[in-house]
Amino acid sequence: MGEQKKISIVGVPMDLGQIRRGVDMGPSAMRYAGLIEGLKNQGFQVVDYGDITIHRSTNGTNQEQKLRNLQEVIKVSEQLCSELDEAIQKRGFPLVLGGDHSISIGSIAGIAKHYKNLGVIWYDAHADLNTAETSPSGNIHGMPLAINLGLGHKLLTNIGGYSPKVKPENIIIIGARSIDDGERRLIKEKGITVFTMHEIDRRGMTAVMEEAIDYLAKRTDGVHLSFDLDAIDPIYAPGVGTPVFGGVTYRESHLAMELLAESELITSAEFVEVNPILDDKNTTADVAIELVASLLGKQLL
Ligand code: 4U7
Ligand code: MN
Ligand code: MN
Ligand code: MN
Repeated sequence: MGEQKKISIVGVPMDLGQIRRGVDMGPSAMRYAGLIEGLKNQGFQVVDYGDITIHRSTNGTNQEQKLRNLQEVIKVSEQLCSELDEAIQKRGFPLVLGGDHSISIGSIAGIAKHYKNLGVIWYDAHADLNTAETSPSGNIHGMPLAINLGLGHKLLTNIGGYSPKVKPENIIIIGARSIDDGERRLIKEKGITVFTMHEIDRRGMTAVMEEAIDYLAKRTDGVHLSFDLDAIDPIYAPGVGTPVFGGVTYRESHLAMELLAESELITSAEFVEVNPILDDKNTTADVAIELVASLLGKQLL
């Protein structure tokens, strides 16, 4: 590495996009696991912006059944959006720590305005393509990808003052194995590329990632990686709120990150849904920070 590359870290202790408490401790769990020291040892200049302030009230404000905690999610999204906007202007590589996946509404809002044609890799057991109308749960963490496509509540799709943030043809979902009916319809209607567990089993992670990288390299001017730890099998990453068996392995995930590092395609990233309360010895945060290291170029030799 020539001149020192700058990583800008923003923590989002958010748990209002779903109903299981504890995922707000995700950023602490990843810092505790040694994220910052590890990145410094890797040779990066690390600027830690700290955590965004979240007002978590137990009064049940805005407990709208179909969009739980809507007002709070809007507030946090706007804040995260402007923080990332600033980080990018200062030329740092944005690394966002979640928090539940609803934080992706604000992160992509802050990032996408810096690109003409942002690509997104959505590494997740789920598609996160629900809207209030199709959601079985009313939990906003199941909706961020739809919102980034411009589909959903106006106050969410318009975070940052523009919409949509990404085009359907610039999205690649990897690792999906729990897809709701409404999401399946949307995937077909919009022609979104999904490498489900079936494709990963059948073709192998290398072929899947090479196709994803080739495709996005040709058509985008930046790629955001949105990494939901529940993409990984709960055997390896048990501390997540919505675990689904039959996931990507630990090694396959490292391989995926290593291939992304080699491609130099990724321009920003977030690691979300780490819930240390549901965990075994902070294993999931440990896994997350090892994957961050691989994504940012750490090699075995
Ligand atoms: B995550 C779900 F119904 N699809 O919408 C929903 F299965 O960010 C789960 O990927 C969403 O962890 C999971 O509630 C959201 C459900
Ligand atoms: Mn998700
Ligand atoms: Mn998920
Ligand atoms: Mn989850």
